[in-house]
Amino acid sequence: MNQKERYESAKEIYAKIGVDTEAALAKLQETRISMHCWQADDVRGFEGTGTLSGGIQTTGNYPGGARNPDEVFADLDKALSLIPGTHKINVHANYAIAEPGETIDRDTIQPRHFKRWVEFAKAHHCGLDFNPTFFSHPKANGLTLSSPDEEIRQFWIRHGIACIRISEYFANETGYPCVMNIWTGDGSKDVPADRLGPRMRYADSIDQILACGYDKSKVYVTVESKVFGIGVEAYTVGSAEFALSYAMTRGITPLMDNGHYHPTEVVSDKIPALLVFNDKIALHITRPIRWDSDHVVAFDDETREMMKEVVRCNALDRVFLATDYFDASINRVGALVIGMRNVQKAILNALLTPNEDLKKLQDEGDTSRLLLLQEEYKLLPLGDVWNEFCARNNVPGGACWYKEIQEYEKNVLSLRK
Ligand code: RNT
Ligand code: ZN
Repeated sequence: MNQKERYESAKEIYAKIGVDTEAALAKLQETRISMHCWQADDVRGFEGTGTLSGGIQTTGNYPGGARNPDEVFADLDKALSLIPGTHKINVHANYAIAEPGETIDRDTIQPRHFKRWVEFAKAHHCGLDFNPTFFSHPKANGLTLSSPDEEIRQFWIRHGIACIRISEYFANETGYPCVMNIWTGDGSKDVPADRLGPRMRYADSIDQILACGYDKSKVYVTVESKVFGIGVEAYTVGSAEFALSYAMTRGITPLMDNGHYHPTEVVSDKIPALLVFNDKIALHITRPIRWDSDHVVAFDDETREMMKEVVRCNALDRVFLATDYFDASINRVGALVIGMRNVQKAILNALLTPNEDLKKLQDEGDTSRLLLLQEEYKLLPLGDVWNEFCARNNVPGGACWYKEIQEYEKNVLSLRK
């Protein structure tokens, strides 16, 4: 059977359980995922200032990581060409591009320093999201937005406000709302003497950033929580309770990164809990192994379960989806493609599940049949529908796209020495 015939056969199989594959494909087509730019260069950015801080870490030294804007854009372009659909690019503030000879700092970045990002996004019909960078900077050696040093704290508040302006610029230029995510690595390695003070200051700092005034229909400010970081094991200022309470009391959007919880906690269960109370929520989709290791997103149980929740809560337009991982041990462009495609497959899997029927079984108390069907549906021919989606988007299906990554590695990445 060729691809078309396989799809037609899959379509019939799904139709028998009441699932319309065409509707699922149409829905997947309009679902944008924000692809993080920082997998391309191990979160280095364009400032040339050296090491990553904030308690996050990339491990591995696979050759060919992007070293400058041209290389990052080339790599993102390659990745996008192998990912079906149209998406968004998630940019960090340390990817500002200064004019030759110009010195900029985090508190003086302006929209014009991101002009090339806008051009790149427009050329790819992508939206843009943004992140202030409260790490990898001399003023981020200790606390940032929660710092007791007023000068340091004000520096980072100015950075936050500068980022709101850039987010507005992104939204205006691309025509898509911009999600601006606030995350800091603020915390302490050892048991703190004061857990309240830094949190009071963190809240006040974000209040000051938000007070700059911005169009809430264009910029969605999110706050991302975390449980701990490397070197910041004992105390995290922006904990789950802090970030969620902050976002909800200020009418902004909570962001959950599924690497940021205790290992047996699952974000899939938190999604519907937050949807009861929030019009919008945001996700960083990653793969934690034992800790916030930021492995490439896999088509694993929890990714599937998270996407099932988004879909069966009918919330594809209420959840901002973004990838967030940084693996430097494998081909970085391939890593972007693998992770993005896995998120899409998980969404498709959810769209191809007869969710209303399963909910009915739950409500009727027919839990044995519910278990049976949930297990049976795992064996349906999802791959044939996925390959059809790729074909319709002129992107190779299955694993054959990897040939292009190998070519790219040979002709482009391996020349970066
Ligand atoms: C870190 C957070 C955060 C970062 C990016 C680079 O633990 O997940 O989202 O990964 O801001
Ligand atoms: Zn994250």
